[in-house]
Amino acid sequence: RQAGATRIEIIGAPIEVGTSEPGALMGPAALRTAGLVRTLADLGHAVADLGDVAPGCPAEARGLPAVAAWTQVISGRVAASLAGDALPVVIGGDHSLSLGSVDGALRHCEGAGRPLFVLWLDAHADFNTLETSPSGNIHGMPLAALCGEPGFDGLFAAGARPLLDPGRIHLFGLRSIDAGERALVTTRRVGVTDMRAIDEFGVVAPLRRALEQVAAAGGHLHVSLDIDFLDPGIAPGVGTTVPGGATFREAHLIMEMLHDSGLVGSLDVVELNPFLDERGRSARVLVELVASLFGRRILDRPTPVIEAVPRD
Ligand code: HAR
Ligand code: MN
Ligand code: MN
Ligand code: MN
Repeated sequence: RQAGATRIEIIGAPIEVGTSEPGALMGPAALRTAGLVRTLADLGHAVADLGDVAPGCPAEARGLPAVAAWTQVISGRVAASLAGDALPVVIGGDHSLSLGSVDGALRHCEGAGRPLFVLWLDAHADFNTLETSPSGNIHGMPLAALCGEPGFDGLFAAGARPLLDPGRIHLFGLRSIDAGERALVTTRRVGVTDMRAIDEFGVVAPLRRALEQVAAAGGHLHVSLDIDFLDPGIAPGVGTTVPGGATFREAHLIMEMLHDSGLVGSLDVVELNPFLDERGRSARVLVELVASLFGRRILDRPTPVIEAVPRD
């Protein structure tokens, strides 16, 4: 392994029971077809594609019991990957897969005595509960469940589990939120950089502050990239498009900053729906972004850091 190389483990999670729009189960296959594994290997990383996980439930299972089966198998895989000092990349699949990936990261971090931070790149807050959800779709609820809001206990392995601290979540790119989840996001003091803030300040200053918080705490950063964070004009392959998303350049810069931070310990790439895509465009954009997160750069030298916001 060369210097700066990472041991990456790709975990496919072809789950779509968390959404009402079929097609996300083809996501892992499309990301592989778009060259995800080869692209990361070409950057010098040691990449192992562990294939797709299969939940311990019948294929026709639906609702919370089915999501519980996926959650527990994904959590186990992610925790095992982290225990082996690899960086797990979970490719979906709808966003309910993060119930498993974040739970696995939480369990690992609890054992390691490190705080877990979550950067949620998404048009949505995904902080609905069974009571506030207007749709009943579980992909709109994973963060509330991970934080211990009531009604979700059956999703996770039996017994005590570490809860996600809402104050260590950062919603980035938010532009669609339901009334009930808006109230929860506020009362639970979830960190938010919404699209209004990005329009006003750009992505650099808010992201730099979020990363400083993780670094100061010696934290593990889990990044959850929902493709609907991006503008539908560059990534149409998703069931829940929301206008006014991140541009390619904004998303690309975020990925470069995440790489330079050295803080990312685990990653999800979710909500790609190849059935709704146009000639593989969205899958290819995601592979480009993941490559930047893992160190693809234009020149072989770091970009000088100039403080955008003067302090004290
Ligand atoms: N907020 C809406 C709901 O809960 C839509 C959620 C859509 N979620 C995703 N993931 N596509 O972000 O039904
Ligand atoms: Mn570790
Ligand atoms: Mn989401
Ligand atoms: Mn979303």
